[in-house]
Amino acid sequence: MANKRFPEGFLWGGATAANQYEGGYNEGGKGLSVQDVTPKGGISHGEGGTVITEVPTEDNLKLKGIDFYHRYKEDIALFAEMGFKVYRTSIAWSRIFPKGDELEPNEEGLKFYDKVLDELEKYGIEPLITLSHYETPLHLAREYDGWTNRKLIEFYERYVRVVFERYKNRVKYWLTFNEINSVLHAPFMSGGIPTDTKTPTKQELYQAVHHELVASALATKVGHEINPDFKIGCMILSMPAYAITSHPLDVLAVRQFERENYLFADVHVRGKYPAYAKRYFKENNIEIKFEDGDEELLKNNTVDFVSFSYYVSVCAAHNPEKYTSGKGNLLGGIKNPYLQESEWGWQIDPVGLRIVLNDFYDRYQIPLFIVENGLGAKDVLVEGENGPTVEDDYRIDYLKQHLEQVREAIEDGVEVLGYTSWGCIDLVSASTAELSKRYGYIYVDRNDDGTGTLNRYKKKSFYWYKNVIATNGEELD
Ligand code: BGP
Repeated sequence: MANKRFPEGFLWGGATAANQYEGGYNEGGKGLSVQDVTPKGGISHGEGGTVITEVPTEDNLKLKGIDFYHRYKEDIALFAEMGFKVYRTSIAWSRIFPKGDELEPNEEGLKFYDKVLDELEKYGIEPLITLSHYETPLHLAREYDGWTNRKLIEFYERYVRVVFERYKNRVKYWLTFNEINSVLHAPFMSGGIPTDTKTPTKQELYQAVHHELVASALATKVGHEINPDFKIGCMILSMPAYAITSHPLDVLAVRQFERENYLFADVHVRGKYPAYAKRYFKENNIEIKFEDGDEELLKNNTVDFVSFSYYVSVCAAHNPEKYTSGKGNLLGGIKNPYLQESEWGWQIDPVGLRIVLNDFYDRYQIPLFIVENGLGAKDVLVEGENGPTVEDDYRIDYLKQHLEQVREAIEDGVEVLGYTSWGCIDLVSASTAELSKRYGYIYVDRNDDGTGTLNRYKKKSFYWYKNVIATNGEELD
């Protein structure tokens, strides 16, 4: 092990998203986003009948999140204490354009992010900004049907221009859309596509996908014009699949499963729709409406790097009904008999991370960035030597095993820019909107019923990660 190293300058850090931790949902001129009307358990997996409330309701933990909006100084100081080199967060679109279709931005919203960046600069932490992380302004969902409407490209362009101009000398790394492929599986949360009274058709979903892909290429173009040194990446929900048996049709099922996700990275990196997508569209009567210039835009504005989230792998089969299916990050698959699972039923597979890294790199040969990975678990606060803490050895073990595989992939020759573990401070979960599913190195005293002091406590993993960073991954134990 000793001679296997993380490269010099490897970007160690953590990841969060505005809607899951900022709170202050109606402060500073912020408008409502799709999350503000999605109460606990309300996320849609595409079928009609999602619970979306008319107005924000008390039981929605995201409204207050963990109150980063007021406690950002304290939180960033804790990240700095761990030695973060990079910090991934998102800008809430509805703080900058409260309804989404205005012509002028909300200055107060920008001022908030000015202050966040001031703090990061104070500690020399590199920001990594997601421009859209499940935070479509609600007005764009209600009035325009979200990304199914081509007009969103124009609104998104206006928003990213403002943000790029404002932060052109302060932020280098950008992600255009969080888990862009998730719009197929969580249309309202991911794409602002209403699913309360209707189920979007495949035609509608893939047209929305096209609009997001065009918007992503446009953001890459605009960003590079504003500052040629920007590094702009796509962000993919990754999920490697294994054949449940060696039956050739099961192996083929793996291809098909993975291609549904690869499609998004292929367009971002290769600048055009892959041949296999054309067949899929034909067989499913999907006709993507291209406008003049779309093809050129995709072709000429490919990304600088590929980033992805990784939590679980799945199995695939040509006859899936024969097998037990498991849960996963927004989408799932057949359970793998060789793997253990988390308390939320997500199967734990560190080697899958090495596989994903190698697959992406073999396919594209451009740098990769692991921008989400981690274990959601129920933590118990106990009294430690220096006050309340959590003895989260299970989290340390999970992260250690995954980082070992990252180190192996680097040894395989894969170029990895950095690693930001998900939810470096406890926050509200995306898929179930609860606080008891904790990922952090920092415990936040807030419960599922909304009670709690919001005090922050360092877990055992806080000190472990601090040492990992200090030794540039030499010491993972
Ligand atoms: C990804 C999202 C994150 C995040 C994470 C963990 O899908 O990009 O926002 O929350 O998964 O999922 P969950 O919060 O549902 O446990």
